[in-house]
Amino acid sequence: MNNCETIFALSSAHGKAGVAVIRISGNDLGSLFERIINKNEHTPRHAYYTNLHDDNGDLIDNCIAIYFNAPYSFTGEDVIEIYSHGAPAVINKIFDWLRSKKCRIAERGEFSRRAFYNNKMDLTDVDGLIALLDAQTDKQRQSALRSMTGADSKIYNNWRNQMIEISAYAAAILDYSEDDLPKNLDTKIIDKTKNLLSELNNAVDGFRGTRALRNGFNIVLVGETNVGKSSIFNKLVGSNRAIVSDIAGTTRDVVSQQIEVDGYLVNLSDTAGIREATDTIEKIGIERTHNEIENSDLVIHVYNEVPKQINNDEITVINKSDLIKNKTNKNVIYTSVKTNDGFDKLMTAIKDKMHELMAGAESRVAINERTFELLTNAINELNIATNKYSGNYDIFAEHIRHAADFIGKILGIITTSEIADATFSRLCLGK
Ligand SMILES: Nc1nc2c(ncn2[C@@H]2O[C@H](COP(=O)(O)OP(=O)(O)OP(=O)(O)O)[C@@H](O)[C@H]2O)c(=O)[nH]1
Ligand SMILES: [Mg+2]
Repeated sequence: MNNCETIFALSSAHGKAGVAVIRISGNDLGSLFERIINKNEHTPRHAYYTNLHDDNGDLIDNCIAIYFNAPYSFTGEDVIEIYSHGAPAVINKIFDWLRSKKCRIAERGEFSRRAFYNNKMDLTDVDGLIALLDAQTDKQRQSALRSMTGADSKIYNNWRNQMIEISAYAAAILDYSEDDLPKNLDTKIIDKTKNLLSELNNAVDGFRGTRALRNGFNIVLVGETNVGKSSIFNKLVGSNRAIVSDIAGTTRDVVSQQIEVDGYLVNLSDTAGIREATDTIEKIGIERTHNEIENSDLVIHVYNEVPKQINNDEITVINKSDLIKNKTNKNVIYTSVKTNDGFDKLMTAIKDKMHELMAGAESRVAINERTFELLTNAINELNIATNKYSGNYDIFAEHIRHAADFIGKILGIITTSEIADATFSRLCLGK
């Protein structure tokens, strides 16, 4: 998989731009670099201004080129970076020339894959890099940067090392006489395992929060037809994105828009009003509303009068307050799209719910779908070990070792090609 072909790709964004960054990675790229800078010697990490010519002597572009010698590069191999003008024609010409030098275009995530195999990054660092490249808000940037620079990796390594130590001690209890072992070793390793278990459980509890931070906090507006859901949606996103009309059943599909609130990314969705559907399309729309509710972090339930039952997990909004005289219920928020009444209160309530779920998530160990499953498996093994086999050190040690293997898979220390493939294919070209 980690072959020695020289690969290249555009590392900057596609499209017309002032500058393009082309990254090349491979073994022994010194002579290629000297050809690029038209010199017989070079200094690593030094920026060279050069007139890059093709093999007929025609000028391709004026560029800057830098050579990063292995292992002091992103991939751990020799890396050349060429900064050319950003025109697609220039980039294509440089690509053609590189192809003629037996280099090939990189696959998605291939630079990071090489960095991983050269021990420059583990899989949690790569997860952080993927999240950083996707980051739209400041909180997402903070969280991703934390993962990318090894904070998650440190936590997982620490857990794994503790597990290896516990299983080694458990094995020692079987192999050595009590006099040769530290005092109360048996209770010590059980306590240690229980501590670990509670740390892992804490991390898993934060999953919803870190997921909402990384992918966006999902808010869905629901309610009966005509109560003003689309009007509220438009007000919150600040544009007339959704159609508003006095015809009941105007919104038939889910309309979504991303907004930023307090540095967090929010995915806000307007939905089809819930009623006994009369036609097939409306029925599908209402089905979609139910799916949105299932995937949401917060439901804003819109009514025009106070319902008999209020669900405390939701925000209950009584809209069209301009038409209501008695506005005394403390458990609901009265709003009016006509007069702007109540929107400050609604925003505060939304922010409170967001902070409740995501407070501190940017500094917590980040968990994604991949790591969630492995972490849950590790917890399972620790649970079996402590609940069933705390007196049987042979089987106890075996389960702790399994738990350590699951953490190893999170880091990519124990890696299967499916895990690596799934991770690297999420990266873009040039990374
Ligand atoms: N007086 C008053 N009218 C409102 C208010 N909010 C919305 N409306 C009106 O109520 C009607 C329905 O509004 P929509 O926003 O389309 O309602 P909806 O809940 O999205 O309706 P469906 O998509 O059909 O489910 C429109 O005529 C709006 O102008 C409000 O606060 N006060
Ligand atoms: Mg609507």
